[in-house]
Amino acid sequence: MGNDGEPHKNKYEEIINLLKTNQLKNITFITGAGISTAAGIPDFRSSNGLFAQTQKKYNLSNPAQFFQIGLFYSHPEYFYDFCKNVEKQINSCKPTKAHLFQGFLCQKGLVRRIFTQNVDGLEIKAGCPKELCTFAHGRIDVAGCPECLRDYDIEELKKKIYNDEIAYCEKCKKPIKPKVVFYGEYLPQSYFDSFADITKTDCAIIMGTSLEVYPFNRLPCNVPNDSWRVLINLVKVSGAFFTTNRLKFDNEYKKDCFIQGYTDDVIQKIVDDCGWTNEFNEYCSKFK
Ligand code: CNA
Repeated sequence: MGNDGEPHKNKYEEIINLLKTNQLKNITFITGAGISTAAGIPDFRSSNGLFAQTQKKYNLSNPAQFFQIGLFYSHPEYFYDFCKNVEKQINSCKPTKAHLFQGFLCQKGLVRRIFTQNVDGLEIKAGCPKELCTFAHGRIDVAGCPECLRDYDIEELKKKIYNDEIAYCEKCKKPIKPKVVFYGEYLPQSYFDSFADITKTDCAIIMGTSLEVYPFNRLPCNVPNDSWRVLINLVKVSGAFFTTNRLKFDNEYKKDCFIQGYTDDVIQKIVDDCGWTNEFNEYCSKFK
């Protein structure tokens, strides 16, 4: 793990001290695909990520095109084919330390909310209570119509997918799909219903995300000015453009801290530095 110079080292120590003395009681997690790569699920934008894989396989003109709702309506068979490959893989995945740490802090009663862009549901497999999780981009294990939002049985949809048939909405006749939010679709109401929690957090831990996707990438901007924003990522990111209060790691922003590295390595270090190693191992052993 590389800290970004002396000021960050001091900030890191301050955060550890606040964590281990339970002084942070309204922690919010803001997460993305990078926390699940260690579980074997590729992210979007890394060089071998899903953007590159789908662009090549379906011969698309831009990297994000596969996940645009217009392409799904004209070629639902592409996403159905994709689902066949990823559904079993995601079902067999185990939560990473980054997921388990969230469950661990939930158990300690220190978590206000988990905002995730991920659709794999590994937070639930890591013991995070459902009512604390906001799946801002939906879930792969729930089915619905992207047009009229009617819910459908995921098991029935899977049967169609594995039979190479397209399932259509009874009401609006559009193809239905797992309820993962594509570009051009609205975010679920649950995102807006829980948004206010970000304004009440004392520490936002942002992990494994490029913060490229709007409006989710505005969440860090709404963290109160006197609260911490800790970024754990392979690379430094700043969040939404055209907003004040982007993530900045210079001395002006005294409560922004960047910890560079793989999320699982950084989490293990945080756990060790807090003196929680045995307690965390015991927690994790329940989810093996
Ligand atoms: P992204 O744009 O692919 O960014 C991932 C970020 O994580 C990048 O900055 C990487 O450098 C970083 N990263 C990758 N691996 C690690 C690691 N082990 N440790 C630390 N950092 C790492 O993905 P975002 O989540 O920001 O983009 C939002 C999309 C991705 C959402 O709509 C998701 O639905 C979608 N997505 C979700 C999954 C999933 O559910 N697991 C998988 C792939 C894509």
